[in-house]
Amino acid sequence: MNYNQLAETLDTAALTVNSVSQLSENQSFNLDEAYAIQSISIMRRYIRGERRVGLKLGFTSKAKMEQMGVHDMIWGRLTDEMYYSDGEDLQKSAYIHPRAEPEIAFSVSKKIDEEVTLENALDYIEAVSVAIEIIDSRYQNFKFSLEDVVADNCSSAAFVHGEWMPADTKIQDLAMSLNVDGKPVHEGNSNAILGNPLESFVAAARLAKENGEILEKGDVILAGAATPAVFIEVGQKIEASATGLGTVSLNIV
Ligand code: OOG
Ligand code: MG
Repeated sequence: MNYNQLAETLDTAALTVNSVSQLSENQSFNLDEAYAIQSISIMRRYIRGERRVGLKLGFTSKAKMEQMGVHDMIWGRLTDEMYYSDGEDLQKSAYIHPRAEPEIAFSVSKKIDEEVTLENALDYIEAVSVAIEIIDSRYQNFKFSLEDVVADNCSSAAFVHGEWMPADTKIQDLAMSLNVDGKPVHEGNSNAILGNPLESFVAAARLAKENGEILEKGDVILAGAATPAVFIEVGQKIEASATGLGTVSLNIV
């Protein structure tokens, strides 16, 4: 199997805003191979000048697993090109079929150089915030297998975080919602994320270490969505809120 060619197919799909058929329809590849394809496709971004700014976890909630029919936690890379600031315009035409989902974000406080547990996690967290992740599968109809979506950098496309709050701000058992034009479309609870969103930080630290990704000060970790994702349309204001963390928004243009 030619990993380079598969990585190029996915990278080109994102660059040219053209969906492709699922890689797994024509090739069979395992999860390790899927991560190898992801890594090469991200390398292509680095060569173009993008910089890795963090990691994201996916399928950390039942709501997401059920919506997409995939039942294992996955991880991908976030680059500076995917970063938006709160309230910014996001051009829908730069994406294939973008969807938004409400998340919790962590900012890493210092280089992670030991095993992270629920007990020491706060030593490595500078701040927490509510966030929106924009996912945009490069596959037709947003349909994929676990291996397909991993190869596709877990559908990562864009993200925005709200105001950073102190690391010890309560993040468990928060009511979360995704609002479109001021109306809640999906509502959930932050505990939908692995029972406690802090578990996502612990998992991200472990996965980073296992895969040679160094997490250091300023890196952002997205914990995974607490609710299903919603397709976004031009003219909408997309907002995520979490009790105590405030809100964050994007205007879709
Ligand atoms: C894959 C990405 C999943 C999450 O938060 O669960 C994800 C997808 O749904 O296309 O980002
Ligand atoms: Mg997500």
